[in-house]
Amino acid sequence: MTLAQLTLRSVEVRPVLVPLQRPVVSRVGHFDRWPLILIDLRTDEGIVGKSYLEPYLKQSARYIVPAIHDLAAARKGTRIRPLEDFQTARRALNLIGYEGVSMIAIAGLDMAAWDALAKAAGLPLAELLGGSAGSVAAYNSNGLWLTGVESLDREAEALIAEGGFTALKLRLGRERLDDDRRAIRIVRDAVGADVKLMVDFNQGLTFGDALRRCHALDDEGLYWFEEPVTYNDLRGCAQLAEELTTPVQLGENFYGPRELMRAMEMRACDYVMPDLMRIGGVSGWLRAAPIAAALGIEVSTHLYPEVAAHLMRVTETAHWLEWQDWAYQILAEPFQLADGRLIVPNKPGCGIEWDEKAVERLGYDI
Ligand code: SMN
Ligand code: MG
Repeated sequence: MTLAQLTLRSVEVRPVLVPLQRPVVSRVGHFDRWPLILIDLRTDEGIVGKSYLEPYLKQSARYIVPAIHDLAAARKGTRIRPLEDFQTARRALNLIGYEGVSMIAIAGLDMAAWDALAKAAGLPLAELLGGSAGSVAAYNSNGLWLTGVESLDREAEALIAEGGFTALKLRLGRERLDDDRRAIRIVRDAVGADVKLMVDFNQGLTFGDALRRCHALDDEGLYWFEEPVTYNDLRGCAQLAEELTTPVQLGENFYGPRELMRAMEMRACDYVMPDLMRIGGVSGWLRAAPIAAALGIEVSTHLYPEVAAHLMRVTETAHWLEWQDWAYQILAEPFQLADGRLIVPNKPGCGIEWDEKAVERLGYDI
């Protein structure tokens, strides 16, 4: 049986802190444990939509959780219509700003709402959106942080073996350019010429340093240079994109479709990789990805691999899915990988269900 309509009854929002197998060491910070905010959106019809947010900072749950509850309270008893709800919520928040907590809360509810609709339709989200469940090309982003360079060869080999990957991401931005170059060469020697190597500076360079460092590394055969400078320096990024042979990648900090549009207008990057928490969930993605596609710009994903996989199946210029297994510890049925591709589960919704025992163990009070 499929349900034609759903009505929002309540939301449950639970923060958890998952230990990371390989701690995140990057220019945006050092994390041994990774916070997730789990959202269960309950409906009068009995369907429960599920999603999670990755807010980076444990303490940010203190203000994100109430924002989600506030938005949900305003929708209690109303039909779930994610695209319309997205617009209404954005309009309601324009006086305090579209970015930050406002958008994060909207995005979390939006992903849960789409999950609920797909479950009610009895279809994988990719099919509800007019595509098919299948697999998506993925790169392994689970490691190669700003650690000592000596162990990077073994780590790169292990990362390839985790799913038959043909592409890896390496973090750069060490104190000395030579150490970044050494890291690249150690990984390259370990994995061979055919593996694609993306590199991420995590906004760690000043514009002058980025000019010097990216030019110095431009002949290393890298697949993209990600966020070389602060994310809102679109003019600086445009100059780098113009001068460099290696494509420039941006997007994890675009808040909403219009910011992607602005980056495109300024020719700030060659590729884009929106983050579902910032672009506005599934609804934000559905509005942003076609802008890039119309301009022939390839679209990759940032975090949220489970939801992102469905969206990549309906993205015209789908490029690379960023793979991390960080949510694995709280998922009842982790997604599978084969030959470097993430497999979209052929079941209703996104395929996110909680391992309740793990959620209880890893939960924390805000
Ligand atoms: C990143 C993501 C999460 C934590 C640190 C760094 C990174 C990425 O920017 O693109 O994966
Ligand atoms: Mg990044």
